[in-house]
Amino acid sequence: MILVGQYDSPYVRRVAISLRVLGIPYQHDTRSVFGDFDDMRKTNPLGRIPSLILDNGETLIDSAAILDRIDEIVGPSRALVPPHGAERRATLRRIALATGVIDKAGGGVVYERLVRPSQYRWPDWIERCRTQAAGALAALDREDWPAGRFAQAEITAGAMLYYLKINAPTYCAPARSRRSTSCCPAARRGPNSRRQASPNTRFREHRKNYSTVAS
Ligand SMILES: N[C@@H](CCC(=O)N[C@@H](CS)C(=O)NCC(=O)O)C(=O)O
Repeated sequence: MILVGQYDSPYVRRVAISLRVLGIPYQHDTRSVFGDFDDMRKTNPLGRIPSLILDNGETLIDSAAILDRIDEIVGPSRALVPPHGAERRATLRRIALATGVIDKAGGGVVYERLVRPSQYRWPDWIERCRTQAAGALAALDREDWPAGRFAQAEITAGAMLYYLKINAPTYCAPARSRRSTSCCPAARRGPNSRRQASPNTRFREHRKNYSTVAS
C-alpha cells in the first residue's frame, strides 16, 4: 500500500504511526498537498491528504476512513479503536477533541497566517478558533490517560501535539498567569515532582511513548 502525504500533516502522521504500530508495511508518496495540488487531485478529488492506495488499487481518502479500514484489516483484537461500548465512546471523544484542535489551531489559525493575505484576515474568527482549540486542549488534559496504553486516541493526540509544537507552539508555552493552564501543564513539572500521578502526568507519559514510535 502507498500512503500519500507528507508527515508534517498530523492526519498523515496518525495514519503512518498506526501502520507502524500495527507492523503494516507501506510505501510513502511525498507529493506536497500545496506544491503538487493539481497532481494530488488525481489521487483525491478534494486535493487533501492523506490518501491510502491499497494493493488492489482502491484509494481511500480521509484519515478516519483509512484508519477504519486498517482496523478492519487487522481485526477486533488488534484494532486501535475499541469495537464497542464505553471504551469506544471515550476513544472517539478523545479523537474528536484532538482532531478538533488540529482543525481549529491548524486550519483556523495557522492556515490563516500562512495562506490568507494579511489584509483579509479576520481577527475575531482567529480568536474564536483559538478559544475552541484551547478549550479542547484543556478537556484533553482532564481526560484519563491510562499508563501503557497506546491506541488511536494516544496516536492522534500525539500527532496533534507534535503539530502544535512545530506550527503553533504558543499553545504549549508556559501559562502566563498562575491559574491558567497550558495544553500540557504536567510537562512543566520537574522530574522530581511529588505530586500524585494525574491524568496530566499520564498524558505526558503518553507523549514520551509517542515520541519513541514517531521518531
Ligand atoms: N478530515 C481530513 C482532514 C485532512 C486535512 O485537513 N489535511 C490537510 C493537511 S493536514 C490538507 O490536506 N490541507 C489542504 C487543504 O485542505 O486544502 C482527514 O482526517 O484526513
